[in-house]
Amino acid sequence: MVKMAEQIIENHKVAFFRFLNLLVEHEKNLFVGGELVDLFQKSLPDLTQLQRTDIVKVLDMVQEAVVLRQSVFLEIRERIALSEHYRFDLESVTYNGIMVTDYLQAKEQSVFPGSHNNMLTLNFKPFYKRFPSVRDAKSIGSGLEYLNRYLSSEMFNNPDKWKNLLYTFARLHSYDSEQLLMNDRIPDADRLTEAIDKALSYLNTLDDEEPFANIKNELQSLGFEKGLGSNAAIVADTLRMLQSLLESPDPESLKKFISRIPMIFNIVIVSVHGFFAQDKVLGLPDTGGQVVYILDQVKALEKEMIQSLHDAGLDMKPRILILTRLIPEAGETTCNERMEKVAETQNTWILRVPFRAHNPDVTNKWISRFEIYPYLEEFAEDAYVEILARLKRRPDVVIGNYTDGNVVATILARRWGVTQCAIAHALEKSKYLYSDLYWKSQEDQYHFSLQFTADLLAMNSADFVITSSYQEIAGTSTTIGQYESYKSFTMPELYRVEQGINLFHPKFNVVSPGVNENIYFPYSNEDQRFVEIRQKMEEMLFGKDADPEIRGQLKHPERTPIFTMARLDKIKNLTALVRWYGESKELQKIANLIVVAGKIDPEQSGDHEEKDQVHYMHSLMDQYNLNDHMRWIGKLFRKPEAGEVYRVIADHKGIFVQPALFEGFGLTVVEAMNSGLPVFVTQYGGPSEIVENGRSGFHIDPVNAQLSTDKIFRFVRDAQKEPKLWERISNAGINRVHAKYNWKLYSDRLLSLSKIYGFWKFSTNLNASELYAYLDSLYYLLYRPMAHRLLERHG
Ligand code: UDP
Ligand code: LCN
Repeated sequence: MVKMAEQIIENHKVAFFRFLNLLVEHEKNLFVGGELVDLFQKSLPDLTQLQRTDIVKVLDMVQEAVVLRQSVFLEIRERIALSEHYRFDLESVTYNGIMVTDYLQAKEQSVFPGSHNNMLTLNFKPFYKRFPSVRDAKSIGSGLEYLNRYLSSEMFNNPDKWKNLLYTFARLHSYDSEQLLMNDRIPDADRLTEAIDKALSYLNTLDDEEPFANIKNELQSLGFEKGLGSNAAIVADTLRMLQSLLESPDPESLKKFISRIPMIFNIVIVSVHGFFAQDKVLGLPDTGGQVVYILDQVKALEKEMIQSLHDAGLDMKPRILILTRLIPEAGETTCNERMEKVAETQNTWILRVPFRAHNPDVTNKWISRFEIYPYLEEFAEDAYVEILARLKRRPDVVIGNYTDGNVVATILARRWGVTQCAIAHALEKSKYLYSDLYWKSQEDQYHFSLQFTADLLAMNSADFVITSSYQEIAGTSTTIGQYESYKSFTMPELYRVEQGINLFHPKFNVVSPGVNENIYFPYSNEDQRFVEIRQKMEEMLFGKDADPEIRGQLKHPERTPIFTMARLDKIKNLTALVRWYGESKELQKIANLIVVAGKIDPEQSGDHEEKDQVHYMHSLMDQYNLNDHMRWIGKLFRKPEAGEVYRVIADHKGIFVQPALFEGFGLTVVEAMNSGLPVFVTQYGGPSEIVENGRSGFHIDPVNAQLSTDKIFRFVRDAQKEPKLWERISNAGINRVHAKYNWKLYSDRLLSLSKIYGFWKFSTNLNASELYAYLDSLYYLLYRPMAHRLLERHG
């Protein structure tokens, strides 16, 4: 129940209904929250101040309003992750709470009058009932901690059941048919305690450093095997953890013990779309943060796996395969090579599997991430065979990235029966307003019918989900989360979703990525800097050389540089920044604009959206006469160059602007901050959580040109007068990244998660067949036919 809203409405019922009556007279019948507040502020001037303040409080909670005949339907989100639906009957001046389905139906009828009420309704709720649920919104995204608490209290309450489960689980582990941890000399759980006591008495007589090889025989005779530790002290420690877990289970010892078990030897990470390679790809269409994220992730993860196996006394080399697609016509990139070793790793490879050649004109080339669905199932089949051929065994965890990677991960993890982790990076649904409701009109371009179905399948199939920020799951007090947008929605004529995801599910874990400190380090670390690249970048940004990949030359290079860098996607909204800058003569007088994005020559682009943006960017530069004030660089940078670009801007006391209409997380934001640049970032999505407004940077509203330009202008002006201001924000940004965005923490946590959720999957058997049957029906009856239809279009 949304108590506070109801109370206010009760107190000001007449005034509230008067306002709702105005909505009926309006030409629109669907409103988002912010629009309602604006409308209200302009109307009913006779209301008292108290009425106004209170009603705005309610309207601030309204996510959406639907007008249908003499009724207004409201979705009221009083607190994070808590929405309720209401119907206000304007004739009887009454209101009541309604079911989400009734709300969705009203919405359909309001936007598409006469549309069919009988539509497929999807509902995952019955499957969530069987899972424990995180209790309060603050704990959303801390699934691991919750699960540990839950499991240890279950152990406490049912000691015999759990003793048996732990025993069976520990007995499961082997590698290349070599038994690990325990052998059949310990025939059941009851004997385990006894065996631990004996082993501990023996270990106490030894030197801490005694290597496992020297104690192996004695331990084996007591029932213990390799994998408990590399020396006597570590083995004893592991056994004590197990002992305390069996005697008095608590969350911490559970986490520690499970994290010690050597169970992750091979990982497959799936990232299908775009150009996945280590060089010359960033900035190409569909190729951005996800590639950076994964390449940094695998390095940290491999290190952590090696360390953890070493501590367990196993000298095996873990393996990570990044599965992506092979693109036969790969331009200057290596995306047409089957295998590519990842630099700075021991045994991590990019494995590229081609799409089957349905129409080689399509499948031999880069394919937009929105068009990729028809090829994924066959891709997964071929990858299944190739991965087995290379690993010689199944992987222990499959991690999917983005919608397409998560579809493939779902198929693979299911076939192998292994733990599945999902990482969304950026769910498309929240990027486009009403992408669900008006899906049909955008279907030709985006195929959201497939994308959202795929998202629902993968997020419900995954054993655990990693997100980069809290807001990605549950939003903020005023904005809804990216996952939250899948909770209930309707796609008229396709299906209606009553409950698509449970935000309180313990599968959700916030594990933020880090920033590669070898590349993106503070500008003031002079010793670490790359002298030649620095000079080259200085020249490229502020020099006068003619270059067909650059447009504009700065007439006053001494002015403060305002810098931005992103793929040239519409959603990144770089052209808005150019417009803001073009409109503000004031800003032009004190600052230059430097943009690194896309291509200068539209003919060089194979992507429609990018092409349009290139044309638009040129037209803006022409319209505002920006050739002397703005430099647009349409080049692909190598990694060290990209790092130096930020630092060279920082040398000039510049700033970084990320004006996206919506951003999932925003790696450029942490890169810029760690390089020492004060940042101005979109208030929609991840960046607003990375940056504490006014402390470690600033939030801007990408659709409010005036406010955003003013904020940027004032800072640049003030920082020119008062250099300490720039220094303060710059330092705060660096400190923020150090404290929160760190790959070591990330990989430690990811490994723990993989193990605990593996244990959870095994022990609870809750991921039962009913859910799989439901997912299968959706996959085969809904997703697959749609994918086939798209394939026919590709010819
Ligand atoms: N990037 C780059 N050159 C470009 C555009 C982007 O090196 O021309 C890099 C950028 O440094 C960052 C990544 O690509 O590491 C973009 O990640 P982000 O999360 O900001 O956005 P995404 O592209 O994933 O939406
Ligand atoms: C994709 C995006 O769009 C970004 O917001 C993220 O930072 C990136 O992936 C890495 O997760």
